Amino acid sequence: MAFVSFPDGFEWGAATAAYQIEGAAYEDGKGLSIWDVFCRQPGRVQGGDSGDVACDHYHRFRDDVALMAELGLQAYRFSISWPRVIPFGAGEVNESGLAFYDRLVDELLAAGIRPTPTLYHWDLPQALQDRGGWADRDTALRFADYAALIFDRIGDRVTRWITHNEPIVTSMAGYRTGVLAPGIRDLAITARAVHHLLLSHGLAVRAFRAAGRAGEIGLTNANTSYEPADERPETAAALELARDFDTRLFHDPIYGRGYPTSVLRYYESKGAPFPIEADDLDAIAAPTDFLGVNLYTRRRVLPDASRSVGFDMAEPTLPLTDMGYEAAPHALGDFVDFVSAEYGQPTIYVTENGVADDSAPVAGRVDDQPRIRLLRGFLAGLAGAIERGADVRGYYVWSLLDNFEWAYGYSKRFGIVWTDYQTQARIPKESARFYSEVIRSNGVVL
Ligand code: GCO
Repeated sequence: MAFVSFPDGFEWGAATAAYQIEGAAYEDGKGLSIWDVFCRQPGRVQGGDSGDVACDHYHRFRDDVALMAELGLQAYRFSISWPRVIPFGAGEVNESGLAFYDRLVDELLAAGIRPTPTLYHWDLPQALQDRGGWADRDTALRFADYAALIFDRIGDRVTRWITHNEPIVTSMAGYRTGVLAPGIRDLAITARAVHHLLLSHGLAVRAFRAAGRAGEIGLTNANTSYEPADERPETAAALELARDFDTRLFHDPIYGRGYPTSVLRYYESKGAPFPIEADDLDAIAAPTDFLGVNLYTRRRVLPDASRSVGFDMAEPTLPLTDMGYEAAPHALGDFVDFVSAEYGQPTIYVTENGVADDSAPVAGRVDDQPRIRLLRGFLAGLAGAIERGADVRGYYVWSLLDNFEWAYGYSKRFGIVWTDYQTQARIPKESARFYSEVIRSNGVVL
């Protein structure tokens, strides 16, 4: 067996998100989020599930931090619920909400775990959605105000910040396909949401610099490692288009390149222009300290002249995980290679990577070997990318706990710890033991 080691000081963590684990959706002054409303719309979420209770982390966070410490986590990525701290998105502040994150940060620091808050992980205050949500430019400005409030409250102790989690999902799933909250299907609104999300990221970075806080800040994008489905030149062209509409659309602007022409042209041709105003692109390109990379799989790309975007995804050829994603261990290393070369070797944290696997407890033990096998492969690939020069400083496994998987409800399990939603018991899975050993040895056995 080979042992693959990671650089000294490489940081190992786990990730979650507020709406997926906190529960207490209607407690202690929290305002409505678009997910509270979406879950109540019939047919939106599998099984009619909601984040009303989720993993009850709001009440159980001390035990969960103790569990993180037992596992040996060095960092913990969580998200802050905007409507929990500013119930209507702007104006009145909910002190109980701020106090929760204050306590969580202190609990993590006392356990020697680096708090890594994400300011936005999809749970927009409904009051802002009522005024247009991310289609409304004002939401970007309100986001910067919310960010400044959080920097002021916990910025003395937090040293790593993520502005947004996956603006591509917030915009495309929320406003184009409508499969996630707020469930809108409108291309013109989507273009506005893309731009205002990225603008809000840049304004929040400017607010962070203005606050004069120590620490680092970056954006986390959702990513797919795209591969050509065959050797034809038109397939190579289709691959670049797929990258334009995904990776480049959400990375080029933050690295000062503006939007890909192919994408701007497509949206303009559909009467859905990006509402770019003077200074916006400069704001979006506010220098960041790292790039957050989320990745779960690869997709193979084919040219498709019948589609106005000119490409489509080929059928899977690899075994599938419980999410229907191709189990492609090489995808993480391949994508890190690509994004490192594309954007001049940025500092990277893998802010999400994991596996949906529904291995269940048998006599109190969860033997989730499929998850361990794929994680081992992902980590081997990541080590290879680092070997080839990628500046990757840390990795957060998705997720600490089985939790609310958005439109799939509780039917999908990504945790390295099993959540029993009836009793709220936590059972570390075999993958938790695997991950603790990875952290202890700072490497992975192949
Ligand atoms: C995402 C979100 C997470 C998901 C996870 C599994 O990347 O979609 O950040 O909230 O739960 O990725 O799908």
